[in-house]
Amino acid sequence: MKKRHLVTAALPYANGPLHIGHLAGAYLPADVYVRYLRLMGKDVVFVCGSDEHGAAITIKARKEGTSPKQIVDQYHALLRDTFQKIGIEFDIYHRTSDPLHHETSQGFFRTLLHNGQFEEKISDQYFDEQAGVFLADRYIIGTCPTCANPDAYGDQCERCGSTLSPTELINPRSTLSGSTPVLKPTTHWYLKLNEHEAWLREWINQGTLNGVQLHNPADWKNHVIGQCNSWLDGGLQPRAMTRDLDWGVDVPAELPGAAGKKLYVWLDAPIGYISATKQWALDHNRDWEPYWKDEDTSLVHFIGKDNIVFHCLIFPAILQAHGEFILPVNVPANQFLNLEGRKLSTSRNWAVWVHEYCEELPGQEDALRYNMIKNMPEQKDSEFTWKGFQESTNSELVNNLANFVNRVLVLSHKFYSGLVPDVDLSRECRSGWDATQTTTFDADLHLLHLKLEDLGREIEHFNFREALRIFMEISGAGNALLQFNEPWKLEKEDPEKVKVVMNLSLQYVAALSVAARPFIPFAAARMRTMLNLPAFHDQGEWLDMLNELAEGNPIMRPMHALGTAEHLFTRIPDEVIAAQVAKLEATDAANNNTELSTAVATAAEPAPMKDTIQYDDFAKLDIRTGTILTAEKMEKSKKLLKLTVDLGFEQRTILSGIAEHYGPEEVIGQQVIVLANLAPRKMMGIESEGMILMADNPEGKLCFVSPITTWTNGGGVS
Ligand code: B3M
Ligand code: ZN
Repeated sequence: MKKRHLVTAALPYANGPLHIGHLAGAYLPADVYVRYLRLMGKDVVFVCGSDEHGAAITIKARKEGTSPKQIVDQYHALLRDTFQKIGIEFDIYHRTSDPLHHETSQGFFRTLLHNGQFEEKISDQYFDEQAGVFLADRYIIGTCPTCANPDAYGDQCERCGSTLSPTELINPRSTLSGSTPVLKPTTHWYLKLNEHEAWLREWINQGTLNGVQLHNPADWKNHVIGQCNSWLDGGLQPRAMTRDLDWGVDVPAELPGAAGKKLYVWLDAPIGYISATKQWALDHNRDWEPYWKDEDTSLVHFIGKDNIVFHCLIFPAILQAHGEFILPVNVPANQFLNLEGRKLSTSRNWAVWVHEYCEELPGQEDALRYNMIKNMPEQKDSEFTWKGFQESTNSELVNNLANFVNRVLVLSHKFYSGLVPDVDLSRECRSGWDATQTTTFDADLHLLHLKLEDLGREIEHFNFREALRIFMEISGAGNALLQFNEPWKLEKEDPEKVKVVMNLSLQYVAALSVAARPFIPFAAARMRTMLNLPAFHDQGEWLDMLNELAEGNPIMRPMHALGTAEHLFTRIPDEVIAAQVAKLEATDAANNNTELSTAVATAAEPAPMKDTIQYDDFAKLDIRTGTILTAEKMEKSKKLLKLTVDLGFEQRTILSGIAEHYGPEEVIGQQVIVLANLAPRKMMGIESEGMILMADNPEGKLCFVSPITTWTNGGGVS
C-alpha cells in the first residue's frame, strides 16, 4: 500500500438535497473506505465540497426566482449538515464558490495555456438577442432531429436519448425569453483532448503511463473501463474549456477575450478536490502538495457512473496537461440505485431525501447506512425498497447483531459481575462456525483474526457488500457460539467451559465494535461504551487489534470491567414503513395528476400539422420488415437500446429510443418495421443504421407493429 491516501467523493451540485442514490453511489463507499484506512493507521485525507457552478445552479435559481448565490448558500448548508447527520466524515467539506478555489482553478487554466494545451477556436453559438446573452446548451430547446420530440434540450433529447448539439435542433428557442436565438461567432479555449487519446487508452487498459505501471487494470471495475473505451473508440475531440456565462469562475482577466467568459464547470469542479485539499492543509498547518504530487500517494475518486468519463478521461488529461500531478489509482464508480422499482428522479420527487429520513427516523442513521451498503450498486443497478429496509434492520441488525451484543453483556454481568473472565486454554467448547466441531480459545481467536483480515481485504478492493457480509457472518458465528453451548444452562454444571464461551463471545463483540465503525459508526461508538473500551480516535485501532490477534493475544484482557448493556438497535415498526410508502404513493399520485393535466392540455391544443408531403416524398422511404436478433442497454443512456436487426439480406445495428418501454430481453425475436434508408447517424459513439418504426397506443406506450399470428372474434382483421 502507498504511504498516503487522498480520497475524493464527487462534489454534489448545490441545487438540491441529498438522496439515497447519491449516498449509495459515492458517499457511503467513500466513507466506509476512509474510515477503514484511518482505523488501519493510514495517512488519509478525505475531501468533498459543494459544486456551486454550472447550468444546474443557474437553472434552479431561475426556476425559483432567486439568485444563484442564494441557491448555493442554501443547499451548501443543507448538504454539509446532511452529510454530518448520516455520519459521512469528510476531513473537509469545501465549496467551489470559495476564493481559494477560484484562484486555484484560474492558476490551472494559466498553466494549461502556458503549456500549449489549448487551441482557441471561433464557433457559432446561439445568442438570445432579447436577453443579450449566449445560451448554455440546456437553455435551448427545440425539435429533436431523431424522434421529433418538440422539447429536446440543446445537449440531449430526453425522449430518444440522442446526444445533441444545439445547432442540430429544429426550430430552436431560448428558454430565457422564448425568442428564436441567432448564431453568433464566439471564441473559446479548447483542450486538445485528441492529443491525450493514446496515453489515456494505454493507461486505462494497461495501467501504464510511458511504460511505467501505475495501477493494475484488473483492480478496476469492468463497467468503468468499458465506458472509457466506448468514449475512446469514438475518438476524443478538442473540448471547449470555457463558456459564455455570467456565473462561474472567470477566465483569467489578463487574457485577451476573457470578458464575459467563465471556466467550463467540468474543468472547475474536479479542481475543487485540489482546492479543498489546500484549504484542509491551511486549516491543519499541513502541506497539501504531497497528496497530489507525490507518486507515493494513492488517489481514489468515488463517483456515480454518470461521472465516469470526466474522472477517468477528462480530469486525468487535465492533470497530465498541467504536468505536476499524479493520476488516480482507481475510480471505483458505482452504478445506480433504484427506488421501489423505478429510477430515482429529483424532478419527479421520486426519492428518499436523506435529511428527511434523518428527521423522520431519528436514531436510525445506521440502519439506512447498513441497508445501502448491503444493496450497494457496485457492479449493477440495485434497488431500495422500504420493506427490504425494514427486513434488513429487524432481522439482521436487531435479531442478529444487537441480540448477540446484548446477550453477551447481560450474561457477563450476571455470571462475572461485568468482569471479563479468565479462561483455561485447554478447555474445549462447540465452535460457532461449525456445529459439528469443537474448538479451543486460541483456535477460535485465530479464526476470528483470519475473518477480520478477509473483511479488511474486501474493503481495500472496494467490495463493500462482501465486507459487510463477513461482518454479519462474525456476528452470526458469535450468536451460534452461544446457541450451541447454551451457557445459561451450562453455568451450573461446567462453569469453566462457560468462561471459554463467554470470553470468546466478548472478544467477538470487541472485534465487531472496531469492524462496525466503517459501516455503522454510531452503533460502533455505543458498542465501545458498552464494553468500556476507549472511544475511537481513528488512529490505527483496527491495525492494533490485528497485531494483538497475530500475537495470540485477546482484544480484551481478563478482569477488564465492562460497561452496561443497552439496546444497540431498535425495530422498525410496520407503521413507520407504511407512512413512508404512503409518502411515495402521494408523490406518485401527484406526478400522475400533473401528467394527466399536461396530457389534457396537450390534447386541447393539438400540435400543428406539418406541411403536406407529396407521394414522391413518401416513396423515398425504404421500409422493410426485420427481426431483432440481439438487444442490449446502452451504458450512458436511459432511453436507448442497441439492437441488431436482421433484414433478411443483411444485419443492421440500430439504436432505438425504447428502453423506457421495453427491456432488452422483451424485444429479442420481435418483428419490426424498419426505415432502412435513413442516413446513418452516430449516437454516443455508435452508428445507428436505420430506424425502428413504432406507434403510441392510447395509453401512450410505444407498440411494435407485429404480424398477425392469432386473432380473436371481433379482431376486425380483413
Ligand atoms: N457535480 C455532477 C454530479 O453531481 C458534479 C460532480 C462533480 S465532481 C467533480 O453528477
Ligand atoms: Zn429525440
